[in-house]
Amino acid sequence: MTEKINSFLHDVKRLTDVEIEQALVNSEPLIDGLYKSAIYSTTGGKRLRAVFTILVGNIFKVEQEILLKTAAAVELIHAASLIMDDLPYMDDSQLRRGKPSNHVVFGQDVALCASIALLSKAIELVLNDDALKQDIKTKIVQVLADSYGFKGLAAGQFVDLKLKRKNVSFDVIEYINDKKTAALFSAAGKAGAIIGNASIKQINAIDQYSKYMGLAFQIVDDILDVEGNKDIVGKDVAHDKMNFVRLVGLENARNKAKEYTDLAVKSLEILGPDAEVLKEFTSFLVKRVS
Ligand code: GRG
Repeated sequence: MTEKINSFLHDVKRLTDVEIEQALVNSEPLIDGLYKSAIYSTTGGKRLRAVFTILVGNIFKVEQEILLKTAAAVELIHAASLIMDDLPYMDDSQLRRGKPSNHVVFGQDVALCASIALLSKAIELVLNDDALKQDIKTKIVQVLADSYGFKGLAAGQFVDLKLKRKNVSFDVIEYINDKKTAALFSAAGKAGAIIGNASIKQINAIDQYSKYMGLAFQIVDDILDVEGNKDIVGKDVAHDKMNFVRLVGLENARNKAKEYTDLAVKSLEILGPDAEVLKEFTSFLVKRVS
């Protein structure tokens, strides 16, 4: 089964890469440098959020082609967030996806512009998608906009920056992980479900699954941050910043990841056998080494 997921991941990565490449063609020589910076950070990556959109869409019988632009849009938001996260006044990371961070190559000013431009491009990609009906586009844009604003990435990052370096409670760390990591997975999943005309109950199940899966995913990320190999992980590891593992220890973190994983899988019950594939996806995610 892992082999099946791996080959699916490989195919989606290839197709998403093509979508992103097509979305970032420049016809304005003056801003060539801005595109270069944006393209630099949209290459590489495991494309897990795109895969998730497609897996969810497939559960609701949507063909892959119809999901691809939305899946790519989610990856553009993700790439934008990685650029911002690495900036010196944020996480101050020099390495991302196995190469120097965007601001190290292009400068902080350009990196920030590229990140903002990618967020706009993500919304544009959905709005210009001829495969989607207008009401579906509106719902997806709402979900995507929520994922990176006051209800998502920006909120999580704010709490992270302001509180994480201090001794914080489990609840605060969980809030940060929910907003910084789970929120975008949730948007990715909900977008796939919306395209599949899922019911509110089904969308809520996907949302619940994403929340727990995202929380488990972040703990695995924190474990890799503490004991991962920088060459394999492809980003700076062993930061001195507080994270879940440093708060509760490795053993407890592993147990908590398992607890979240079980809750994630339980959330899928109302979706029936078609959602089985997400169980495989969950175990693939928690076993990852990069
Ligand atoms: C307004 C876009 C925006 C952001 C402002 C900077 C910021 C707030 C939030 C940072 C969010 C962030 C980068 C969270 C980390 C999530 C995470 C675990 C990333 C690693 O995901 P992988 O392993 O990465 O899927 P690849 O490189 O494979 O795509």
